[in-house]
Amino acid sequence: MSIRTIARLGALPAATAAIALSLAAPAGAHVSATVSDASAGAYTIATFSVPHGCEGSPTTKVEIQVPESVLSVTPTRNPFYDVETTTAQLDEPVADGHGNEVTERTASVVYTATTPLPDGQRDTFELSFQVPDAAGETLAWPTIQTCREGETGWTQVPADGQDEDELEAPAPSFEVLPAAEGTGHDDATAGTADDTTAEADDAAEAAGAAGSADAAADDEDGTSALGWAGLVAGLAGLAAGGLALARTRRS
Ligand SMILES: [Cu+2]
Repeated sequence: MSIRTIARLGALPAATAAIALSLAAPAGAHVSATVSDASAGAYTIATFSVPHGCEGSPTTKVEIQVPESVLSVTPTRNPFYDVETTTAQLDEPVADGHGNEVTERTASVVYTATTPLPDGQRDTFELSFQVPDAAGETLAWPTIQTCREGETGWTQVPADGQDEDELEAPAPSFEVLPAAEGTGHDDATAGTADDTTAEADDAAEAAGAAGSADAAADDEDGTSALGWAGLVAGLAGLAAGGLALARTRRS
């Protein structure tokens, strides 16, 4: 049997595997959520993406239900939608991380399209909040996608040991990671919506300012070192020039 036949035979399983994988890809293209930071106590931004309509029909509304352990959420506006949040009363008032008593929580965020999202195009919705102190827990965000025709409830949560990919309409979710050093972990409770965004923005700003201060310092060091080098080079050049001049004069 020639090498070429063996190679050709070898390629077959690989080809079928590739086809199988590509067939499986649509599962990943469901309504899903990714977070900028999943660690307990962190101020984070979750991005919900809607990659297709309801069996071809354009999306007219997206309602994202907030898990009970997340107290307040700030939605990012989207020019193609009107956005509103609904709230629910808490059984017991809780203290937020800033000494305030909180008696209600954000229950859902509703994006109603002013221009329906055509099937075949995707859109994203960003929510800002503090990750609850629940390392190891999976936070599910049941999401109702309403379309011109029909509706899809992305609300299924896998049973213990079940793979999410087996579900037809899994709820967007992410697992809370252990608290990172220095996050608002010890606050244990989510800050108020405004605080949350302010904190998230502060964190981003602080990172930016630190960067520019360092850059300036580098710059300064860099320029002075450069300046010195230039000066020395200049002086050396001067000396060399002087020497050459003296030599020509003598001869
Ligand atoms: Cu899908």
